Amino acid sequence: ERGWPELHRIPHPPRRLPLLGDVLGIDRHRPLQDSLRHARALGPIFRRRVFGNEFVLVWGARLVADLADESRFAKHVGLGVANLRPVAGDGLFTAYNHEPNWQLAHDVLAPGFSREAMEGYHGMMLSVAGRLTDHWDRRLAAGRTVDVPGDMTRLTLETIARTGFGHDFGSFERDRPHPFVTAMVGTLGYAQRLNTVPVPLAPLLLRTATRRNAADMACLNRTVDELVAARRRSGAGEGDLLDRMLATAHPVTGERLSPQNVRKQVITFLVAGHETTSGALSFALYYLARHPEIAARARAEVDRVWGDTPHPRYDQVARLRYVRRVLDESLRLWPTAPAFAREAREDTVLAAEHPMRRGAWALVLTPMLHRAPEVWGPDPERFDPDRFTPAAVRARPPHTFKPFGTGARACIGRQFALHEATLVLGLLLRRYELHADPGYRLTVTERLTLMPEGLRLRLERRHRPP
Ligand code: MNH
Repeated sequence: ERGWPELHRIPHPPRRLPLLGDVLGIDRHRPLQDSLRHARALGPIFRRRVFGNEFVLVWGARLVADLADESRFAKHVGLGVANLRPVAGDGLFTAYNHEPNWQLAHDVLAPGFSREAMEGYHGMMLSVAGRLTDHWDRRLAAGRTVDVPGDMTRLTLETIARTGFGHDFGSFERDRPHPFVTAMVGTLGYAQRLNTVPVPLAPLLLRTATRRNAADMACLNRTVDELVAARRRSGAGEGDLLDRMLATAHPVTGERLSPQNVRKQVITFLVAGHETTSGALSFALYYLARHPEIAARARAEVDRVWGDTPHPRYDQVARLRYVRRVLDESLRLWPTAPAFAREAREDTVLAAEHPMRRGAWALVLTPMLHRAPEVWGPDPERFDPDRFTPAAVRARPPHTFKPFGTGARACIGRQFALHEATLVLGLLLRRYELHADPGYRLTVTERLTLMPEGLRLRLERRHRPP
C-alpha cells in the first residue's frame, strides 16, 4: 500500500467493506476468474483490497512490457507463491531472489534442460505416451469415454518422474490418483485458500484444512525422501535431474545442493514439472475436439511429417509447427500458471505513470494480457492458432505472450513442456478422432493452476490408408 504513493489514481471495485475489503461476491474457489471479471470492468491496471491488504493487478500490454524490464523489476514472491514456501521452501520456484540457493540450483540444474538433455528424455517421453495410448485403446475397446485432466495428469507426472528422477508412480495402473498427486492437489488448493481468509484468522477458519495440509506435506516429503534414498542406494543414474541435484558441483564455486534443499527441489520439480503441462494438454484437447477443422489440419500435418513411424524422432517433434500453434493458442486463452508477480528493484515509475517505491509489487494477470484488444484484436476469445504464424508473431510487440513468465525467473521447464505436449498431441491426433460431449460447457477449476473441469472425450480409432 505504502509502496504506491499515487494509489488513489488506480481504480478499484465499487463496493468496499471496512474489514473485508473487496470480497463481496468473491468466488472463493475461483479467485483468478474473479479477478478477470474485475479486470474487464476496471481496465488495464486496478487494485483489490482483501482483508486489509491492498494489491495492484496489471494486464495492459504497455504496463506489462514495462514490468518485464529486468533492470527495474524482478520476480516477487507473494500471494500463492509465498503460500507454497512451507512446501517448496527455497526450491527454484519459491526461492527469494536474494537467496543464494536460487543461483546455485539454477546453474546446477539448467544443463538438465539443454538441447542435449532434452534429446535424452525424448525416448522416455515416447514410452510414457505409449502407456497413455494403451490406456486409451483399452477404454475405447470397452466403449468408454476418457477422463482428459485425469489422464493428462497421469501422463505428465510419469514423464517428469521418469525423465527427471528415474521413478515410476504407476499412475496408469491405478484407478485413483497416486497419493502424491492427491497430496499435491491438497497443498496447492490450501495455498490458494490462504489468500481468501484474513491471515490472523486462518488457523481458526482453516483448522481442519490446516491439519489436512500438514498430512499432505508429510506425504510429499515421505514420497520424496524415499525416492532420494532409493537413488542413494542404487548409485548414480544416467545423469538425470536427480543425479545433478545429488552430485553435481557448481561449475565455478564447486558448491553442492544441501540435502534439505534437494528435498525442496525434488518436490518443486515433481509438482511444477507436471501440473501445468497437464492443464495445457487438457485445454488443447478441449479446443481440438471443439474445432474439428483445426484438428483436421493438425492431423494432416502429423501424417505428413511423421508418416506411419511408431517412433517419431526428437527432431520430428519441433517440425509439427501447426500442432505447436494449437498449443500456443491454448496457452494464450488459458495460461495454466495464470499470474506472476513483479516488484520494483528501486523507486521507479511504472509506464511513466504510476510511481512505485522499492519493493512495491504488482500481479500480472496473464489471461487478460492474452486478451488485450490492442494486441489480439477485437475478438480475443476466438480460438485461432494462426495468431502464432511466424509473421503474426513478428508483427506483435515483445512481452505480449507470457505463459512462462519473464526474465531470469521465467520457467526453466519451458522447452521440456513444449516438447512433451507437442509430442503427445501429435501421437493422439494421429491415432484418434476426438469427440467432445456437445453438452459440455468449459468450466475452469483453479488450484493456483488452471484445468478444464470434468472434460471427457469419446474416441474413435482412425483408419488411415497405408
Ligand atoms: Mn514452469 C517457473 C509456467 C512447465 C519448472 N513456470 C514458471 C513460471 C511460469 C511457469 C509462469 C514463472 C512463475 C513466476 O514468475 O512466479 N511452467 C509453466 C507452464 C508450464 C510449465 C505454463 C507448462 C505448460 N515448469 C514446467 C515444467 C517444469 C517447470 C515442465 C519442470 C520440468 N517452472 C519450473 C520451475 C520454475 C518455473 C523450476 C521456477 C524457475 C525459477 O524461478 O528459476
